[in-house]
Amino acid sequence: FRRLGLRGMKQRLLVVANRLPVSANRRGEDHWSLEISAGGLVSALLGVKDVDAKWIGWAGVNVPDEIGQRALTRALAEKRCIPVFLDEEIVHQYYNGYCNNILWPLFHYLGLPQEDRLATTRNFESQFNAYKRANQMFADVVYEHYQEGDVIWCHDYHLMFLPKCLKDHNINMKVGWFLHTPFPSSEIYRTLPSRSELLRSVLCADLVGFHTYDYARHFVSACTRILGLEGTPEGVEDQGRLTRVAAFPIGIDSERFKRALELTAVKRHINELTQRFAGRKVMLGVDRLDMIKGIPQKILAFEKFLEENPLWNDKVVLLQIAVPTRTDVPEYQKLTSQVHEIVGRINGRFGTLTAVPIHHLDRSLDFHALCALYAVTDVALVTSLRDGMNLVSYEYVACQGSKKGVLILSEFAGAAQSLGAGAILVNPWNITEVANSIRHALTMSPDEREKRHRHNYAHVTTHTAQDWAETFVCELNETVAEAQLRTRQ
Ligand code: ADQ
Repeated sequence: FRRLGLRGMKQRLLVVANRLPVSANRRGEDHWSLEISAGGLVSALLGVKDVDAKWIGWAGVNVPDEIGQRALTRALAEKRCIPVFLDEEIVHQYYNGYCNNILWPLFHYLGLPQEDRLATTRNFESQFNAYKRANQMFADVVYEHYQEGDVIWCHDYHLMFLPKCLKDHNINMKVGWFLHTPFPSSEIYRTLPSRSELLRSVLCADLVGFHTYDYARHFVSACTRILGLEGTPEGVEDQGRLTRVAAFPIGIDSERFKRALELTAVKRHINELTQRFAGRKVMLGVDRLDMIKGIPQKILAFEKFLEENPLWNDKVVLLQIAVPTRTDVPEYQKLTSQVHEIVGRINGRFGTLTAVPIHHLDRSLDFHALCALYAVTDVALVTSLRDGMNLVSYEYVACQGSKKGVLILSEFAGAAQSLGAGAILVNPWNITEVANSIRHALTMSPDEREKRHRHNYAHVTTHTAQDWAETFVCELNETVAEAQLRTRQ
């Protein structure tokens, strides 16, 4: 900002994401109670220096009446949030359909839905139209609140059509787009029927960001192979206009975790857990219950470990905390039953009258309970089949200052690029390899644990969420300033 002469001024940042960082509950005709979810993204964006940030997004509830909409808008304004109202039909087609059923699996290499190809193809058209309509509704709210000089930061696969809507309205808007999931190889991406339209829309942004260099490279390849455009070291060029494409690996607010570990309540919880699992090593998995997180594969690898290392029976416990998501989708319901079935079988097989090897909880934990669990654990198992970054691995490392636990990490998580030197990297599909890594982690010498932990801790505490957001916003400002200079010359 200094270089741009913005010192002392607060630049306005409009963050546009599918969901606002709040949960909203209606308490009466014109009364709402709101709870801000204090996730990494929220603290990242609130922590950006010299920036005045506001969020635009869907509040996650259907509000058909005007009185309710006005009341919710008022309540959200106090939290610096601006709602986009989506009706049930559009949520069904755009969010459940196109976003969650088509883009999410495709971007995680699970392919397009295949059960009924014809039905999928028919739905596809109407879902894509709903996706575009929904993106236009987000754009309409941005137009209403935009002031000259604002930075608009669009987030994730839900809003790939938004950069085009914004630039069509006002070519001078500063628009950035960041993808939180992987961007798949162009060979996977090119199966998407609306592949070109989406790429062209994303290219309307001034800056396009990904978690890793590989995802950025896949995106540039998709643009060159599918659209025939030119890829340059800076990004993608189309008729003299450059869209900058780069990697901006996200981080966490590590200080928030460190502060939590100092609280009396958290320390008490750590003591209780330590006593509860005395004499046993504790391994931890924390995931949303999603097929990309590789939970069944992880549990099967743990079973293989128990099978091959009978001396460890009763001396190790796996705590798997899985928050249910998208519970109305049949595939997710199937996944839940599958996980329950495997856990039940393994506990029946290896459990004793006094202990079971796996504690599986289908729920979310509050922040303090999560920090306590991270801190008491000897080994964390992150075995995503694909994951944009994976913040759980970062959070675990941040809480391991004293214990120096071992992180077993999937090579298919973006975090493998940053925490690879300290973690034990595994191919989550190779159950034997994961089982061997569990043995390695449980028997690792204190020296090796210390060395590995030191590496990761240094990374997690220096590459924070605030740095990520600040870097992105600065680069967006610079990219636009450079482009303006080029056109003037
Ligand atoms: P997610 O797929 O949600 O995010 P992740 O990065 O691991 O994955 O973040 C999950 C968050 O939810 C973490 O902050 C974690 O603490 C919390 N969480 C998970 N299970 C929980 C539980 N049982 N109880 C309480 N909290 C729980 C998407 C992408 C990721 C990318 C992020 C950020 O899929 O790859 O890292 O966005 O860009």
